[in-house]
Amino acid sequence: MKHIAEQFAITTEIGEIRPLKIGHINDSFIIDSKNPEDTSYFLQKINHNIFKDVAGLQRNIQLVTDHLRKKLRERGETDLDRKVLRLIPTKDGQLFYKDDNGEYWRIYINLRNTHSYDIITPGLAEKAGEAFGDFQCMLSDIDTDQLIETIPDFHNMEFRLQQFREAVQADIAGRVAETQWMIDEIEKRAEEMCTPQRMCREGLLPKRINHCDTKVNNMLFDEQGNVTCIVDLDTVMPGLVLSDFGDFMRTAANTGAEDDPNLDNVEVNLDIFQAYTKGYLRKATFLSPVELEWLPFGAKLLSYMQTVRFLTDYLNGDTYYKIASPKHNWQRSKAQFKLLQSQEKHFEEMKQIVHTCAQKQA
Ligand code: GN1
Ligand code: MG
Repeated sequence: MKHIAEQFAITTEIGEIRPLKIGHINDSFIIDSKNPEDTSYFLQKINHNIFKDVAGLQRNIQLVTDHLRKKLRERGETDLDRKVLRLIPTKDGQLFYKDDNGEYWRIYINLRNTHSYDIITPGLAEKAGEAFGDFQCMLSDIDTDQLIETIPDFHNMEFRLQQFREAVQADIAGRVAETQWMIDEIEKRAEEMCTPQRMCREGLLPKRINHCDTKVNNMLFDEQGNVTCIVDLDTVMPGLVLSDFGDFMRTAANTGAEDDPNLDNVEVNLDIFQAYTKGYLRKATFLSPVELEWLPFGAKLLSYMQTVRFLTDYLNGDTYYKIASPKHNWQRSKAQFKLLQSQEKHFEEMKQIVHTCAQKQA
């Protein structure tokens, strides 16, 4: 591992390298410095089965982080390496290193004295809303042709359903019988859940630069509860804003866990929903009336999309997400579906919250 770290233009003396248990896709490590006062680093092995164009992925991240830094500098902000991720190039100036086994690695500066949360308070949710709204705003003037889609059709519901139906057809792991009731529930909602994709084709919903992984734990807070930095930029790409709004709600406005084994724990948390919406709409001043109207649907859509994606992976024999137990993807899918049902039950309230917050901003 030290050999990997040594390929990069690290300025401090390398100490311990520790694995971190975060994310379902990449493998992450902290590189401590020998002197605890010195900069430490965040090392990742990029999952290149999923991110097939690693060079393009890294160029995206460089472009986005440069753009964010420029925007913050123009606002007179300082200490930018704490507010925007900083990629460390290899000693020969590359944005990633490919080792002899064909594995891809990258390094960022590690952001010390920051915290991420899986469970959040309304106060923090409001700050998170502002931060993600501001993030979309700052990136809104990037020429989208400069970014690649690091995972093509990533949040395209029609495409995700197509993958799901192929998995059901193939039934490679023999799990269709066990999950048939969920397959039926998914099909029942399929048409409705593809509405935003159709509206996008018809020019009613625009594509903007999104984060596309606005999980609550992809935001770092400082000791005072202020957002310092938005992380996990692998999927920054053009998409529908309701998607980013929805993914935060899916992960934060849930009284249970993403993979909660006890479905009774899982319900939509309307206090968090309201607080985030308030913060988000304060900053996301660029939204069209149609985008605003469709924001609450985004919460349902992303819970549905994860129900489908986790189940698809279960049917395929668990080849995409890391799992911690044999039925983990099935458990995740059921927990996401329970959240969707709760969101369906409270949909009118969610719509009312967005409407009221939007009026206060107007
Ligand atoms: C994956 O690795 P992580 O946890 O940041 C996934 C997201 C899913 C999420 C579900 C590239 O994100 O799309 O929403 O798991 N990332 C990719 O928790 O597929
Ligand atoms: Mg991610």
